[in-house]
Amino acid sequence: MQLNIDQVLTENKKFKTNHSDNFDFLSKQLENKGKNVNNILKKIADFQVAIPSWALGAGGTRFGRFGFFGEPASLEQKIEDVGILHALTKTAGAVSLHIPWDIPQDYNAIKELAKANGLVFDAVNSNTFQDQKNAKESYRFGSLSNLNSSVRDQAIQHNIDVIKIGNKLGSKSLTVWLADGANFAGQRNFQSSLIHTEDSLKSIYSELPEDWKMFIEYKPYEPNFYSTVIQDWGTSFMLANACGEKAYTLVDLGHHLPNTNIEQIVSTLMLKGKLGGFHFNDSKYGDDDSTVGSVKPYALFLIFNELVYGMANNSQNPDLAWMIDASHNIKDPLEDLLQSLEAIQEAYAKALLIDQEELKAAQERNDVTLCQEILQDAYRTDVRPLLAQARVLSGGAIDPLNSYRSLKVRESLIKQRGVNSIASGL
Ligand SMILES: [Mn+2]
Repeated sequence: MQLNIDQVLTENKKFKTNHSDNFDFLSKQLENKGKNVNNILKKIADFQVAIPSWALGAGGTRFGRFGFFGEPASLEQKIEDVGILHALTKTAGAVSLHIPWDIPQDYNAIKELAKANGLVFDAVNSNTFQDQKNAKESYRFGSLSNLNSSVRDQAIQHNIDVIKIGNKLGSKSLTVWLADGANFAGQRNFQSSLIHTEDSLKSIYSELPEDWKMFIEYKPYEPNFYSTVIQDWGTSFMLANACGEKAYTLVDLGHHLPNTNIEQIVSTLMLKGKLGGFHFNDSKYGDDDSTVGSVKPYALFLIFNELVYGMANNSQNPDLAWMIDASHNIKDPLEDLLQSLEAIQEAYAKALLIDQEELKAAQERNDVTLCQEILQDAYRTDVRPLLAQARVLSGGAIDPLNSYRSLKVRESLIKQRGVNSIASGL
């Protein structure tokens, strides 16, 4: 199923008058404050977020999974789903594949399909957190950190295979999220785990094509509950430095202990030129995979303030690979992703409204009250008409979620795929 531009334009007629009024009002307000609205619109339109192939089906918990109707059962259908998101929002222009769940059968056909949907292939993701059928070795006691060299070799080779698959699709980066760790105190020696992990990552790194990057993701706990080998940004940063200049740290918002100052981590990594990728989600307690911006929207805004500052001032840091990494247990996955894309763009647009010169001057005068006021004034601005206008200019929908429902997209997918189709994965 593919949405065509005429369907979206017809939908937009319903919202046109209301949108024009809202946008005109907001742009006048912003221009009165000296903002260049066209520049902001262009930045919003250029901001593209990758959708991971595993986010198109319903996620689960360790207790079970409630499937959603009309889930994509093949890679082709997953790409079509991302195409629907992109047609509505014009901000989901990339797909991030999980290997081995989504190995293409026919590379040319998959590339053509992605192109027809306006999509490129972003980072490829390896999987050494579960055993595959017929695998010689088991990852029960770790993969890249395992004490047994045959297990490590199998995990290294898998990552190299993932690079090769990504290379055929036009991907330019590999994301390594390592589930390795220990479930019980005393189970493993921390130092040998770290030494093996560093050596394994270096072996993978040595097989990276010249124009590729490797992203090292971190997470404090889960699936192991006592310790994780790559537990925090410092460990990831250290390993990235040990590998070389094409290795970077990847920040996943849900991979922090409660109340961690993530904006400060982002700022530090960008200063050092080592922030490579970014995964969006939100959380209340742990790696909850809630919709980004639904629990702590102000924290997301503060993080975007540092990202915007870094993108403008840290030329030593590369362009970031943005991706939504959420689970949506019980919601329609496509509706959750539409809400996520809107929340990301909203936080980004608000951060773009911060007057960095004024903020710097207030900081130099130690005018603490004004510093806070500058941030909150930007945050309190309702930027949704800007997002809608950026979509309209790119041929997207004024109100993506509303149009998704009135075009009866899920109903069509169920008709096509059936009620019981299941997205591959866990
Ligand atoms: Mn992630």
